[in-house]
Amino acid sequence: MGVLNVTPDSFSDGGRFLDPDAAIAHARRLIAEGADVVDVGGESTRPGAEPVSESEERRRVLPVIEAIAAEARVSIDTRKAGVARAAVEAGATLINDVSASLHLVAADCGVGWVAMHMQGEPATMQAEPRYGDVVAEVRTFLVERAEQAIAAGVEEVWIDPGIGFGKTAAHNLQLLARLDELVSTGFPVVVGTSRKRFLGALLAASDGADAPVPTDDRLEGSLATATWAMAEGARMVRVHDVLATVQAAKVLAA
Ligand code: HH2
Repeated sequence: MGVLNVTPDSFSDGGRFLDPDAAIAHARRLIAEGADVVDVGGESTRPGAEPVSESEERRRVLPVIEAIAAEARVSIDTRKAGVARAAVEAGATLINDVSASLHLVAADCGVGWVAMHMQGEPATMQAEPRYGDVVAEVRTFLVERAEQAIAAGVEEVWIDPGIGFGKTAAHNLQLLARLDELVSTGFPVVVGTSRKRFLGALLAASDGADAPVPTDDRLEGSLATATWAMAEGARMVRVHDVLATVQAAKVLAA
């Protein structure tokens, strides 16, 4: 799954693809590089991000979805029912739902659904994330939501631990280390680690530096974690660097 953020403020590619022509060109590049799904988002959910209005979110994503839906599978990364519905009308066939609450929309529209776990809300989620056993709590939450979706008639349900969404670096690492506990639910697992802050912090620590390495310097960490996730049984990885990840996946598969 290749990431396309049509936003001014996403943590790694914010502002690069706000112009529809630039966004469409980038989507085509992701497809040419081997993305099976292009994940189009019009609202940043990075820690501390401010929400955007529904009309603005639609204005950002719909022209891009309309332009590329015939060329690749499109998922819509949104927390808003209205945006999800409009995106499906424009050609999206998967709702990537970081709020894990839009299963009835997916059922009604007859499309797939990704349920992602998040503790709290983007504005405050990194303030003080707390769990007893993070893996057990995330697993219980996701299985409950996935079963609700199946009961509501959604035929394609994915689960995603929500790396970085109300989680410390230690929580993220636990979720990756024990990914098999999510895979064993039987629901296909999606994992998104690409360029995230915990990688910047890990790489900085290994350099003996204090500040996290910048988002553009997190490729090796992104690839290591995506490859780990695939080897542990994740069926999809959500990444910015599609070409490098596809190559890693091919070697892994061989
Ligand atoms: N991560 C982000 C956004 N959407 N969706 C799923 N299913 N899993 C994830 O891990 C995930 C996601 C955050 O990354 P990004 O889109 O690059 O940044 P931003 O939220 O700032 O737009």
